[in-house]
Amino acid sequence: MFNKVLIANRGEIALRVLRACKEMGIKTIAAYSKGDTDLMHVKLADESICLGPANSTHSYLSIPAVISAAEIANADAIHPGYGFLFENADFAEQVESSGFTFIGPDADTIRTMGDKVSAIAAMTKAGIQCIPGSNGALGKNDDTNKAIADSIGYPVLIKAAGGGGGRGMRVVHEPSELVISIATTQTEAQAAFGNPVVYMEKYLQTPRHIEVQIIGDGKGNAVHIGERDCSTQRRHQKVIEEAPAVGITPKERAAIGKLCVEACCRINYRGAGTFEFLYEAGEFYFIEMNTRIQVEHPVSEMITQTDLIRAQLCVASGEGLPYTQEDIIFRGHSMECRINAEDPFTFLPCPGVIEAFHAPGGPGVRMESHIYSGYRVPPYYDSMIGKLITWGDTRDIAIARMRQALDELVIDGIKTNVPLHQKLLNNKDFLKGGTNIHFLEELLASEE
Ligand code: MV4
Repeated sequence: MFNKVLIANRGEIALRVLRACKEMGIKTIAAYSKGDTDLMHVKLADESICLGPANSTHSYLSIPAVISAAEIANADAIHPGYGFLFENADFAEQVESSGFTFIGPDADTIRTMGDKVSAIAAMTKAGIQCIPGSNGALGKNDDTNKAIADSIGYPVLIKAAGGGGGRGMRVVHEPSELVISIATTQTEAQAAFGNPVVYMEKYLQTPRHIEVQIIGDGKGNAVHIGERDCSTQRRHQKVIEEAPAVGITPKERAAIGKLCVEACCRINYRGAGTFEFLYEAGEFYFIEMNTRIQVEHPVSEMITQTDLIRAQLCVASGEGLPYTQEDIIFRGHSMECRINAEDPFTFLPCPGVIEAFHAPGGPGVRMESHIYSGYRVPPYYDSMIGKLITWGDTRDIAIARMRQALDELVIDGIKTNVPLHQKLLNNKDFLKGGTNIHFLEELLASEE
Protein backbone atom coordinates (compact mmCIF):
# COMPACT_ATOMS: atom_id res chain seq x y z
CA MET A 1 0.00 0.00 0.00
CA PHE A 2 1.07 3.61 -0.53
CA ASN A 3 2.95 5.49 2.16
CA LYS A 4 1.79 8.97 1.08
CA VAL A 5 -0.94 10.22 -1.23
CA LEU A 6 -1.28 13.73 -2.66
CA ILE A 7 -4.89 14.89 -2.90
CA ALA A 8 -5.16 17.07 -6.00
CA ASN A 9 -8.63 18.42 -5.33
CA ARG A 10 -10.72 20.47 -2.92
CA GLY A 11 -13.99 20.48 -1.03
CA GLU A 12 -15.97 17.44 0.00
CA ILE A 13 -14.17 14.93 -2.24
CA ALA A 14 -10.75 15.99 -0.90
CA LEU A 15 -12.07 15.35 2.62
CA ARG A 16 -13.59 12.03 1.54
CA VAL A 17 -10.23 10.87 0.09
CA LEU A 18 -8.39 12.10 3.19
CA ARG A 19 -10.71 10.09 5.44
CA ALA A 20 -10.12 6.90 3.45
CA CYS A 21 -6.34 7.43 3.52
CA LYS A 22 -6.25 8.09 7.28
CA GLU A 23 -8.30 4.98 7.93
CA MET A 24 -5.82 2.93 5.91
CA GLY A 25 -2.74 4.43 7.60
CA ILE A 26 -1.71 6.38 4.49
CA LYS A 27 -0.16 9.83 4.98
CA THR A 28 -1.89 12.67 3.16
CA ILE A 29 -0.74 15.80 1.38
CA ALA A 30 -3.36 18.46 0.70
CA ALA A 31 -2.54 20.42 -2.46
CA TYR A 32 -4.66 23.55 -2.25
CA SER A 33 -5.03 27.02 -3.74
CA LYS A 34 -4.64 30.42 -2.09
CA GLY A 35 -8.43 30.71 -2.15
CA ASP A 36 -8.72 27.52 -0.10
CA THR A 37 -6.44 27.98 2.91
CA ASP A 38 -9.43 27.43 5.23
CA LEU A 39 -10.47 24.07 3.79
CA MET A 40 -11.21 21.34 6.32
CA HIS A 41 -8.95 18.74 4.71
CA VAL A 42 -6.02 21.20 4.56
CA LYS A 43 -6.19 21.43 8.36
CA LEU A 44 -6.48 17.64 8.73
CA ALA A 45 -3.79 16.58 6.26
CA ASP A 46 -0.34 15.49 7.42
CA GLU A 47 1.22 18.05 5.06
CA SER A 48 -0.14 20.76 2.83
CA ILE A 49 1.29 22.54 -0.18
CA CYS A 50 -0.07 25.65 -1.86
CA LEU A 51 -0.39 25.08 -5.61
CA GLY A 52 -0.89 28.70 -6.60
CA PRO A 53 -3.54 31.41 -6.78
CA ALA A 54 -7.27 30.93 -6.25
CA ASN A 55 -7.89 30.91 -10.00
CA SER A 56 -7.90 27.17 -10.73
CA THR A 57 -6.15 27.59 -14.09
CA HIS A 58 -2.99 28.37 -12.13
CA SER A 59 -3.55 25.94 -9.26
CA TYR A 60 -5.89 22.88 -9.45
CA LEU A 61 -5.68 22.82 -13.25
CA SER A 62 -1.92 23.35 -13.49
CA ILE A 63 -0.22 20.03 -14.25
CA PRO A 64 3.29 21.37 -13.42
CA ALA A 65 2.04 22.82 -10.11
CA VAL A 66 0.46 19.52 -9.02
CA ILE A 67 3.41 17.38 -10.08
CA SER A 68 5.92 19.75 -8.42
CA ALA A 69 3.91 19.52 -5.21
CA ALA A 70 4.07 15.71 -5.37
CA GLU A 71 7.84 15.93 -5.87
CA ILE A 72 8.41 18.37 -3.01
CA ALA A 73 6.30 16.30 -0.60
CA ASN A 74 7.68 12.98 -1.86
CA ALA A 75 4.26 11.48 -2.61
CA ASP A 76 3.81 7.93 -3.91
CA ALA A 77 0.52 8.56 -5.65
CA ILE A 78 -1.88 11.29 -6.70
CA HIS A 79 -5.65 11.13 -6.24
CA PRO A 80 -7.39 13.45 -8.73
CA GLY A 81 -10.91 13.33 -7.22
CA TYR A 82 -13.50 14.53 -9.73
CA GLY A 83 -13.47 17.79 -11.70
CA PHE A 84 -10.27 19.69 -12.50
CA LEU A 85 -7.64 17.28 -13.93
CA PHE A 86 -9.63 14.10 -13.30
CA GLU A 87 -10.16 12.97 -16.91
CA ASN A 88 -7.13 14.64 -18.42
CA ALA A 89 -5.12 11.88 -20.12
CA ASP A 90 -2.04 14.12 -20.42
CA PHE A 91 -2.11 14.65 -16.66
CA ALA A 92 -2.37 10.90 -15.98
CA GLU A 93 0.53 10.32 -18.37
CA GLN A 94 2.75 13.00 -16.81
CA VAL A 95 1.97 11.79 -13.28
CA GLU A 96 3.14 8.29 -14.25
CA SER A 97 6.19 9.46 -16.24
CA SER A 98 7.23 11.56 -13.22
CA GLY A 99 7.33 8.38 -11.17
CA PHE A 100 4.06 8.67 -9.26
CA THR A 101 1.01 6.42 -9.37
CA PHE A 102 -2.09 7.98 -10.86
CA ILE A 103 -5.11 6.78 -8.88
CA GLY A 104 -7.30 6.05 -11.87
CA PRO A 105 -7.23 4.33 -15.24
CA ASP A 106 -4.21 4.47 -17.56
CA ALA A 107 -3.87 7.43 -19.91
CA ASP A 108 -4.85 5.43 -23.00
CA THR A 109 -8.15 4.37 -21.45
CA ILE A 110 -8.91 7.95 -20.39
CA ARG A 111 -8.15 9.08 -23.95
CA THR A 112 -10.35 6.41 -25.56
CA MET A 113 -13.32 7.23 -23.31
CA GLY A 114 -12.79 10.98 -23.65
CA ASP A 115 -13.45 10.70 -27.36
CA LYS A 116 -17.10 9.65 -27.51
CA VAL A 117 -16.75 8.14 -31.00
CA SER A 118 -13.91 5.84 -29.90
CA ALA A 119 -15.73 5.08 -26.62
CA ILE A 120 -18.83 3.93 -28.51
CA ALA A 121 -16.69 1.87 -30.90
CA ALA A 122 -14.90 0.19 -27.96
CA MET A 123 -18.18 -0.58 -26.19
CA THR A 124 -19.93 -1.88 -29.30
CA LYS A 125 -16.96 -4.21 -29.80
CA ALA A 126 -17.28 -5.31 -26.17
CA GLY A 127 -20.91 -6.29 -26.71
CA ILE A 128 -22.65 -3.30 -25.12
CA GLN A 129 -25.75 -1.94 -26.83
CA CYS A 130 -25.38 1.67 -28.01
CA ILE A 131 -28.00 4.04 -29.45
CA PRO A 132 -28.81 3.39 -33.13
CA GLY A 133 -26.74 5.91 -35.05
CA SER A 134 -23.89 6.65 -37.43
CA ASN A 135 -21.55 4.16 -35.70
CA GLY A 136 -18.70 6.59 -36.12
CA ALA A 137 -17.76 10.09 -37.23
CA LEU A 138 -19.92 11.80 -39.83
CA GLY A 139 -18.19 12.53 -43.13
CA LYS A 140 -18.55 15.49 -45.47
CA ASN A 141 -21.08 13.95 -47.85
CA ASP A 142 -24.53 15.49 -47.24
CA ASP A 143 -26.38 12.75 -49.11
CA THR A 144 -24.69 10.02 -47.05
CA ASN A 145 -25.56 11.87 -43.83
CA LYS A 146 -29.17 12.31 -44.93
CA ALA A 147 -29.36 8.62 -45.72
CA ILE A 148 -28.03 7.77 -42.24
CA ALA A 149 -30.64 10.03 -40.61
CA ASP A 150 -33.42 8.57 -42.77
CA SER A 151 -32.48 5.05 -41.79
CA ILE A 152 -32.32 5.96 -38.06
CA GLY A 153 -35.54 7.96 -38.23
CA TYR A 154 -36.10 11.52 -36.98
CA PRO A 155 -35.59 13.15 -34.55
CA VAL A 156 -31.84 12.57 -34.53
CA LEU A 157 -29.15 14.06 -32.32
CA ILE A 158 -25.82 15.45 -33.56
CA LYS A 159 -23.15 15.06 -30.88
CA ALA A 160 -19.54 16.23 -30.69
CA ALA A 161 -16.94 13.47 -30.23
CA GLY A 162 -15.07 15.78 -27.87
CA GLY A 163 -18.21 16.70 -25.90
CA GLY A 164 -19.93 14.85 -23.11
CA GLY A 165 -21.90 15.82 -20.07
CA GLY A 166 -24.38 17.60 -22.32
CA ARG A 167 -21.98 19.92 -24.13
CA GLY A 168 -21.97 20.02 -27.93
CA MET A 169 -25.31 18.46 -28.88
CA ARG A 170 -28.08 19.48 -31.27
CA VAL A 171 -31.47 17.84 -31.89
CA VAL A 172 -32.62 17.67 -35.52
CA HIS A 173 -36.35 17.28 -36.07
CA GLU A 174 -36.58 17.13 -39.85
CA PRO A 175 -34.45 16.49 -42.94
CA SER A 176 -34.39 20.15 -44.02
CA GLU A 177 -32.47 21.08 -40.83
CA LEU A 178 -29.91 18.29 -41.02
CA VAL A 179 -27.07 19.74 -43.09
CA ILE A 180 -26.98 23.12 -41.34
CA SER A 181 -27.24 21.48 -37.90
CA ILE A 182 -24.27 19.24 -38.62
CA ALA A 183 -22.23 22.25 -39.82
CA THR A 184 -23.14 24.37 -36.77
CA THR A 185 -22.36 21.56 -34.31
CA GLN A 186 -18.98 21.00 -36.05
CA THR A 187 -18.10 24.70 -35.81
CA GLU A 188 -19.11 24.83 -32.13
CA ALA A 189 -17.25 21.60 -31.39
CA GLN A 190 -14.06 22.95 -32.98
CA ALA A 191 -14.33 26.12 -30.88
CA ALA A 192 -15.21 24.37 -27.61
CA PHE A 193 -13.11 21.18 -27.76
CA GLY A 194 -10.59 21.81 -30.56
CA ASN A 195 -12.11 18.82 -32.35
CA PRO A 196 -14.74 19.24 -35.11
CA VAL A 197 -15.71 15.54 -35.25
CA VAL A 198 -19.43 14.88 -34.76
CA TYR A 199 -21.59 11.75 -34.86
CA MET A 200 -25.30 11.01 -35.09
CA GLU A 201 -27.70 9.08 -32.86
CA LYS A 202 -31.43 8.52 -32.71
CA TYR A 203 -32.78 11.14 -30.28
CA LEU A 204 -34.45 9.36 -27.35
CA GLN A 205 -37.25 11.62 -26.17
CA THR A 206 -38.01 10.56 -22.60
CA PRO A 207 -35.20 8.35 -21.30
CA ARG A 208 -33.97 7.92 -17.75
CA HIS A 209 -30.28 8.35 -16.98
CA ILE A 210 -29.10 5.16 -15.33
CA GLU A 211 -25.42 4.46 -14.77
CA VAL A 212 -23.53 1.38 -13.62
CA GLN A 213 -20.63 1.62 -11.15
CA ILE A 214 -17.70 -0.69 -11.77
CA ILE A 215 -14.20 -1.13 -10.44
CA GLY A 216 -11.42 -3.03 -12.20
CA ASP A 217 -7.92 -4.11 -11.20
CA GLY A 218 -6.24 -3.52 -14.58
CA LYS A 219 -5.42 -7.24 -14.80
CA GLY A 220 -8.64 -8.44 -16.32
CA ASN A 221 -10.80 -8.58 -13.18
CA ALA A 222 -13.70 -6.29 -12.37
CA VAL A 223 -16.86 -6.12 -10.27
CA HIS A 224 -20.01 -4.05 -10.65
CA ILE A 225 -21.59 -2.22 -7.73
CA GLY A 226 -25.03 -1.93 -9.30
CA GLU A 227 -26.77 0.98 -10.94
CA ARG A 228 -27.79 4.51 -9.94
CA ASP A 229 -30.63 6.59 -11.29
CA CYS A 230 -29.39 10.13 -11.97
CA SER A 231 -32.38 11.38 -13.97
CA THR A 232 -33.24 14.22 -11.58
CA GLN A 233 -31.13 16.98 -13.12
CA ARG A 234 -31.26 20.56 -14.32
CA ARG A 235 -29.07 21.82 -17.15
CA HIS A 236 -26.94 18.67 -16.93
CA GLN A 237 -26.29 19.22 -13.23
CA LYS A 238 -27.53 16.28 -11.20
CA VAL A 239 -29.66 17.28 -8.21
CA ILE A 240 -30.75 13.98 -6.61
CA GLU A 241 -29.34 10.53 -7.29
CA GLU A 242 -30.49 7.19 -5.96
CA ALA A 243 -29.67 3.51 -5.93
CA PRO A 244 -31.07 1.13 -6.92
CA ALA A 245 -33.02 2.56 -9.86
CA VAL A 246 -36.77 2.14 -9.34
CA GLY A 247 -38.17 -0.71 -11.44
CA ILE A 248 -34.87 -2.42 -12.29
CA THR A 249 -35.18 -6.05 -11.23
CA PRO A 250 -32.31 -8.03 -9.69
CA LYS A 251 -32.19 -9.99 -12.94
CA GLU A 252 -31.84 -6.84 -15.07
CA ARG A 253 -29.21 -5.51 -12.65
CA ALA A 254 -27.19 -8.69 -12.88
CA ALA A 255 -27.47 -8.72 -16.68
CA ILE A 256 -26.39 -5.11 -17.32
CA GLY A 257 -23.77 -5.40 -14.57
CA LYS A 258 -22.32 -8.52 -16.18
CA LEU A 259 -22.07 -6.79 -19.57
CA CYS A 260 -20.19 -3.86 -17.99
CA VAL A 261 -17.86 -6.19 -16.09
CA GLU A 262 -17.10 -8.13 -19.27
CA ALA A 263 -16.35 -4.89 -21.11
CA CYS A 264 -13.99 -3.81 -18.29
CA CYS A 265 -12.19 -7.15 -18.30
CA ARG A 266 -11.76 -6.96 -22.07
CA ILE A 267 -10.05 -3.55 -21.89
CA ASN A 268 -8.15 -4.37 -18.66
CA TYR A 269 -9.85 -1.43 -16.98
CA ARG A 270 -8.12 -0.23 -13.81
CA GLY A 271 -9.85 1.88 -11.19
CA ALA A 272 -13.37 3.06 -10.52
CA GLY A 273 -15.54 3.92 -13.50
CA THR A 274 -19.10 4.46 -14.59
CA PHE A 275 -20.99 3.28 -17.64
CA GLU A 276 -23.66 5.86 -18.47
CA PHE A 277 -26.81 4.59 -20.12
CA LEU A 278 -30.05 6.06 -21.32
CA TYR A 279 -32.86 3.73 -20.30
CA GLU A 280 -36.04 3.77 -22.34
CA ALA A 281 -38.75 1.16 -22.89
CA GLY A 282 -36.89 -1.43 -20.85
CA GLU A 283 -33.61 -1.14 -22.79
CA PHE A 284 -30.19 0.17 -21.72
CA TYR A 285 -28.30 2.19 -24.34
CA PHE A 286 -24.67 3.12 -23.62
CA ILE A 287 -23.83 6.82 -24.11
CA GLU A 288 -20.55 7.54 -22.30
CA MET A 289 -18.05 6.13 -19.85
CA ASN A 290 -16.67 8.20 -16.98
CA THR A 291 -13.18 7.20 -15.93
CA ARG A 292 -13.34 8.71 -12.44
CA ILE A 293 -14.96 8.40 -9.05
CA GLN A 294 -18.22 10.33 -9.27
CA VAL A 295 -19.99 12.74 -6.95
CA GLU A 296 -22.82 10.25 -6.44
CA HIS A 297 -20.66 7.23 -5.52
CA PRO A 298 -21.98 7.17 -1.91
CA VAL A 299 -25.43 5.84 -2.86
CA SER A 300 -23.75 2.76 -4.34
CA GLU A 301 -21.60 2.41 -1.23
CA MET A 302 -24.65 2.64 1.03
CA ILE A 303 -26.58 -0.20 -0.60
CA THR A 304 -23.55 -2.51 -0.76
CA GLN A 305 -21.60 -1.59 2.40
CA THR A 306 -18.51 -0.89 0.31
CA ASP A 307 -15.91 1.88 0.35
CA LEU A 308 -15.11 2.84 -3.23
CA ILE A 309 -12.25 5.20 -2.34
CA ARG A 310 -10.56 2.42 -0.36
CA ALA A 311 -11.10 0.14 -3.35
CA GLN A 312 -9.51 2.75 -5.65
CA LEU A 313 -6.45 2.84 -3.40
CA CYS A 314 -6.31 -0.98 -3.34
CA VAL A 315 -6.33 -1.38 -7.11
CA ALA A 316 -4.02 1.59 -7.77
CA SER A 317 -1.40 0.24 -5.35
CA GLY A 318 -1.51 -3.19 -6.95
CA GLU A 319 -3.06 -4.91 -3.93
CA GLY A 320 -5.97 -5.78 -6.14
CA LEU A 321 -9.73 -5.73 -5.77
CA PRO A 322 -10.90 -5.94 -2.15
CA TYR A 323 -13.91 -8.05 -3.14
CA THR A 324 -15.32 -10.47 -5.70
CA GLN A 325 -18.73 -10.10 -7.33
CA GLU A 326 -20.21 -12.61 -4.86
CA ASP A 327 -19.18 -10.33 -1.99
CA ILE A 328 -21.36 -7.49 -3.35
CA ILE A 329 -24.77 -7.87 -1.73
CA PHE A 330 -27.44 -5.28 -2.49
CA ARG A 331 -29.51 -4.21 0.45
CA GLY A 332 -32.05 -1.39 0.81
CA HIS A 333 -32.25 1.95 -0.93
CA SER A 334 -30.13 5.10 -0.84
CA MET A 335 -30.68 8.66 -1.98
CA GLU A 336 -28.33 11.64 -2.28
CA CYS A 337 -29.25 15.33 -2.31
CA ARG A 338 -26.51 17.62 -3.60
CA ILE A 339 -26.34 20.70 -1.39
CA ASN A 340 -25.37 23.78 -3.39
CA ALA A 341 -24.61 27.32 -2.24
CA GLU A 342 -27.11 28.87 -4.62
CA ASP A 343 -30.39 30.72 -4.74
CA PRO A 344 -33.14 28.06 -4.70
CA PHE A 345 -35.21 29.99 -7.26
CA THR A 346 -32.72 31.65 -9.61
CA PHE A 347 -29.99 28.99 -9.18
CA LEU A 348 -27.36 31.75 -9.07
CA PRO A 349 -24.31 30.87 -6.92
CA CYS A 350 -24.35 32.30 -3.39
CA PRO A 351 -20.85 32.25 -1.92
CA GLY A 352 -20.19 33.80 1.50
CA VAL A 353 -19.64 33.02 5.16
CA ILE A 354 -21.53 30.13 6.76
CA GLU A 355 -22.56 31.65 10.05
CA ALA A 356 -23.86 28.43 11.54
CA PHE A 357 -23.73 24.82 10.42
CA HIS A 358 -25.43 21.88 12.01
CA ALA A 359 -25.25 18.44 10.40
CA PRO A 360 -28.23 16.07 10.64
CA GLY A 361 -27.86 12.61 12.13
CA GLY A 362 -29.59 9.40 13.09
CA PRO A 363 -29.70 5.92 11.56
CA GLY A 364 -29.00 5.79 7.83
CA VAL A 365 -27.95 9.45 7.58
CA ARG A 366 -24.59 10.44 6.10
CA MET A 367 -23.35 13.98 5.57
CA GLU A 368 -20.41 14.40 3.19
CA SER A 369 -19.25 17.98 3.51
CA HIS A 370 -16.19 20.06 4.27
CA ILE A 371 -18.13 23.05 5.60
CA TYR A 372 -18.16 24.24 9.23
CA SER A 373 -19.47 27.23 11.17
CA GLY A 374 -17.45 30.28 10.14
CA TYR A 375 -16.25 28.74 6.85
CA ARG A 376 -16.32 31.10 3.87
CA VAL A 377 -17.56 29.48 0.64
CA PRO A 378 -15.19 30.94 -1.95
CA PRO A 379 -16.64 32.37 -5.18
CA TYR A 380 -14.06 30.72 -7.47
CA TYR A 381 -15.29 27.15 -7.66
CA ASP A 382 -18.32 24.92 -8.10
CA SER A 383 -21.25 25.81 -5.83
CA MET A 384 -21.65 22.28 -4.39
CA ILE A 385 -20.83 22.46 -0.68
CA GLY A 386 -21.83 18.98 0.35
CA LYS A 387 -24.02 15.96 -0.12
CA LEU A 388 -26.65 14.56 2.16
CA ILE A 389 -27.11 10.82 1.77
CA THR A 390 -29.67 8.59 3.43
CA TRP A 391 -30.23 4.84 3.47
CA GLY A 392 -33.24 2.74 4.42
CA ASP A 393 -34.52 -0.80 3.98
CA THR A 394 -37.01 0.63 1.48
CA ARG A 395 -37.12 3.72 -0.76
CA ASP A 396 -39.89 5.14 1.42
CA ILE A 397 -37.70 4.91 4.51
CA ALA A 398 -34.72 6.49 2.70
CA ILE A 399 -37.04 9.35 1.66
CA ALA A 400 -38.53 9.77 5.14
CA ARG A 401 -35.02 9.92 6.58
CA MET A 402 -34.01 12.45 3.91
CA ARG A 403 -36.97 14.71 4.73
CA GLN A 404 -36.10 14.63 8.42
CA ALA A 405 -32.38 15.14 7.71
CA LEU A 406 -33.12 18.18 5.53
CA ASP A 407 -35.25 19.60 8.35
CA GLU A 408 -32.43 19.09 10.84
CA LEU A 409 -29.75 20.53 8.55
CA VAL A 410 -28.80 24.13 9.42
CA ILE A 411 -26.71 26.21 7.01
CA ASP A 412 -27.07 29.86 8.02
CA GLY A 413 -25.57 32.88 6.32
CA ILE A 414 -25.80 31.79 2.68
CA LYS A 415 -28.63 30.60 0.46
CA THR A 416 -28.79 26.91 -0.44
CA ASN A 417 -30.93 24.65 -2.62
CA VAL A 418 -32.37 22.82 0.42
CA PRO A 419 -35.88 24.20 -0.33
CA LEU A 420 -35.69 22.67 -3.82
CA HIS A 421 -34.93 19.25 -2.32
CA GLN A 422 -37.80 19.62 0.14
CA LYS A 423 -40.14 20.40 -2.72
CA LEU A 424 -38.96 17.38 -4.71
CA LEU A 425 -39.39 15.08 -1.72
CA ASN A 426 -43.04 16.09 -1.57
CA ASN A 427 -43.73 15.82 -5.31
CA LYS A 428 -46.03 12.92 -6.13
CA ASP A 429 -44.32 12.01 -9.42
CA PHE A 430 -40.90 11.98 -7.76
CA LEU A 431 -42.27 9.92 -4.89
CA LYS A 432 -43.64 7.37 -7.34
CA GLY A 433 -40.15 7.02 -8.83
CA GLY A 434 -38.91 6.39 -12.35
CA THR A 435 -39.19 9.99 -13.60
CA ASN A 436 -37.20 10.81 -16.75
CA ILE A 437 -34.40 13.30 -17.47
CA HIS A 438 -36.86 16.12 -18.25
CA PHE A 439 -38.89 15.83 -15.04
CA LEU A 440 -37.21 18.54 -12.96
CA GLU A 441 -36.93 21.10 -15.76
CA GLU A 442 -40.60 20.53 -16.65
CA LEU A 443 -41.59 20.90 -13.01
CA LEU A 444 -39.68 24.19 -12.71
CA ALA A 445 -41.12 25.48 -16.00
CA SER A 446 -44.67 24.64 -14.89
CA GLU A 447 -44.24 26.84 -11.84
CA GLU A 448 -43.08 29.96 -13.64
C1 MV4 B 1 -28.89 11.78 -25.57
C2 MV4 B 1 -30.22 12.16 -25.28
C3 MV4 B 1 -31.22 11.65 -26.08
N1 MV4 B 1 -30.92 10.86 -27.13
N2 MV4 B 1 -28.64 10.97 -26.61
C4 MV4 B 1 -26.80 14.64 -22.40
C5 MV4 B 1 -25.54 14.48 -21.66
C6 MV4 B 1 -24.78 13.42 -22.35
N3 MV4 B 1 -24.18 12.60 -21.36
C7 MV4 B 1 -25.76 12.71 -23.19
N4 MV4 B 1 -26.98 13.44 -23.13
C8 MV4 B 1 -28.08 13.04 -23.80
N5 MV4 B 1 -27.87 12.21 -24.84
C9 MV4 B 1 -29.63 10.55 -27.37
N6 MV4 B 1 -29.36 9.77 -28.42
C10 MV4 B 1 -30.46 12.99 -24.18
C11 MV4 B 1 -29.38 13.45 -23.44
C12 MV4 B 1 -29.70 14.28 -22.32
C13 MV4 B 1 -29.46 13.88 -21.01
C14 MV4 B 1 -28.86 12.68 -20.70
C15 MV4 B 1 -28.60 12.31 -19.41
C16 MV4 B 1 -28.97 13.15 -18.37
C17 MV4 B 1 -29.57 14.34 -18.64
C18 MV4 B 1 -29.82 14.73 -19.95
C19 MV4 B 1 -30.44 15.95 -20.20
C20 MV4 B 1 -30.68 16.33 -21.49
C21 MV4 B 1 -30.30 15.51 -22.55
